[in-house]
Amino acid sequence: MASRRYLVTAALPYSNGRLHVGHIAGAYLPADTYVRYLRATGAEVRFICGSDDNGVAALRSARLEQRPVEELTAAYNRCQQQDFEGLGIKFDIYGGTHQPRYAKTHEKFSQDFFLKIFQKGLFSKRRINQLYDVEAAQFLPDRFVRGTCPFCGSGNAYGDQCEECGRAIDQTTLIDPVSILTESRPVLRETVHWYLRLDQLQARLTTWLDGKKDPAACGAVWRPVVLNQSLGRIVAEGLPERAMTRDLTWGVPVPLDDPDAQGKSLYVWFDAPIGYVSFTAAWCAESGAGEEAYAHWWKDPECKVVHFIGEDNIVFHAITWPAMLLATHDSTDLQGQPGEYQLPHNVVANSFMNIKFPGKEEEKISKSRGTAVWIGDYLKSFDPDPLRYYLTATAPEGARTTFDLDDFVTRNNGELLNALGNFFNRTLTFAQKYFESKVPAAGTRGTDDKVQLGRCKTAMERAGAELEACHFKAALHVVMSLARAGNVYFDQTKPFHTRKTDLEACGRAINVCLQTCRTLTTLIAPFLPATGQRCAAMLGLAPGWESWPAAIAELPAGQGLSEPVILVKKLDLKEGLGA
Ligand code: B3M
Ligand code: ZN
Repeated sequence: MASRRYLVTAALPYSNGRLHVGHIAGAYLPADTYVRYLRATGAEVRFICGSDDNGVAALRSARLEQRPVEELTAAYNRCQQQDFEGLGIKFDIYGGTHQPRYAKTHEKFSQDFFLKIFQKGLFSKRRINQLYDVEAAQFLPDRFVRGTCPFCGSGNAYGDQCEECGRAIDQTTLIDPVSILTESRPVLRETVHWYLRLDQLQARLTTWLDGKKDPAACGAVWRPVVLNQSLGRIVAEGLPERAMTRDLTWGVPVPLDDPDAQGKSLYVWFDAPIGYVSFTAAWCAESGAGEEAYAHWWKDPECKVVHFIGEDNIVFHAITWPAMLLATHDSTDLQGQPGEYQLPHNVVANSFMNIKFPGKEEEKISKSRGTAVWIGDYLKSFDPDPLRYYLTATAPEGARTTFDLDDFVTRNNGELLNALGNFFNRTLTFAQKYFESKVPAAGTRGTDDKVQLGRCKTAMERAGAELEACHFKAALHVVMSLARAGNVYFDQTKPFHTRKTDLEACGRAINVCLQTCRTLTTLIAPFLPATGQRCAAMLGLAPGWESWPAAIAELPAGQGLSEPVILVKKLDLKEGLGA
């Protein structure tokens, strides 16, 4: 495979709360799996994430928790890092848009971005009316105000977006707005903001998105939901200008020498995606390459930028962010010249998960109602891999799915343990008992043996193709099917019987089972890294075993095997996760 380069990002979590299974299933686990797979194919990859500290989300929580916003965001940034680490989700850098270590670089990148677009004449300065809370004496940007959605009528709408239909909202169109600060009804008051001329970028954006409909032409498989919510919406409704500044002081100051810019910050959705860039630059600086090396990842057509996000972030990643990137270009060439920001190669979005506790009705995950499985709680009682398995096997790739705690246990014990765990266990125990913990000779292989080895090769190719296309659920299914086929092969060749009647045939079968284990080890590792490690140790594999093509490199006869360990534990919900 020719050398490939990828910059993979996962949505920056707001640093105002703990992470739950829905977050992980939405963006972080698929991104981590993808990165691990890409690395196994020899690709050069950087995996970027960090907290989204600015804007109203953190201010609101700081208010509720009655602590300084700096302290709150620092605490949740740490807590989120621990959760990710506990789940084996391994970023190259976990920054934070307002964390002391990254804030300066982030501010510089964000302001440069703003100024570049400003110089291109793609902002318009507008004097407009905004909702103002008289009692609190402040404007009410974004989530400081809630009301009824003008599009779908849901009561679950905020000043920036409707929770129900996902549409971006102009706060002055909210029906029956209420200030979340004082519960009072806000009034309209005049202020000044800078609007991104999305209308001017619409034609180029549309052409670009249109090109993503054909995977063969663009080299990436874009999900229908992403195209519908971006291209579909632009075609149906056009692109109005959007305000990219706010009346807030918590954020990146608007870098204009203009009295009207005083006391204003960049909109959090303007600076947050720039976090992907500024954290890349911070990583480059920390690793000794110098901050400017970020261009190697962001401004070189050879590098592919892939964003993993939850469905509610589609508009921002498939419309606003590409528009911002395009707005910095001098050329009108869509992909940009070398030296200009590249548009995303793919934007991979998952839907959300509902939750179902034993004996209760299925419901939406809700922070306020406490209906969630929190990662911190989960990790107190369980290993990461059962959760990684379940969240991929039931991934909300096309539509909402449910995290059902009973099903979580059933699938762990019935699928992961029965198929994968047992196959390794019976194969390795057999080799230990009857072949002195060594790989027996391959002997003269018959048709069944060759068919089984053929399955290994096919599984490697198919799982690889599914992973390239970001079909994680399908890819995991391929891997688990190989484990099940291994069990069937074991049963059919009956080594427990031939051991007494035909030792050569017995060795031949165990050899093929061990080769299958070898393949499974590499194939399962991007999904379940800790399990992959344990498999590799049992088979005595040398470093480099993660390499995708090496999945079908045969174990030589005589290779020593280690003591079999329990690969998958039987789970019991008794304590830990019940609601
Ligand atoms: N903080 C939104 C969210 O968590 C957000 C993502 C930003 S990615 C640049 O829903
Ligand atoms: Zn709505």
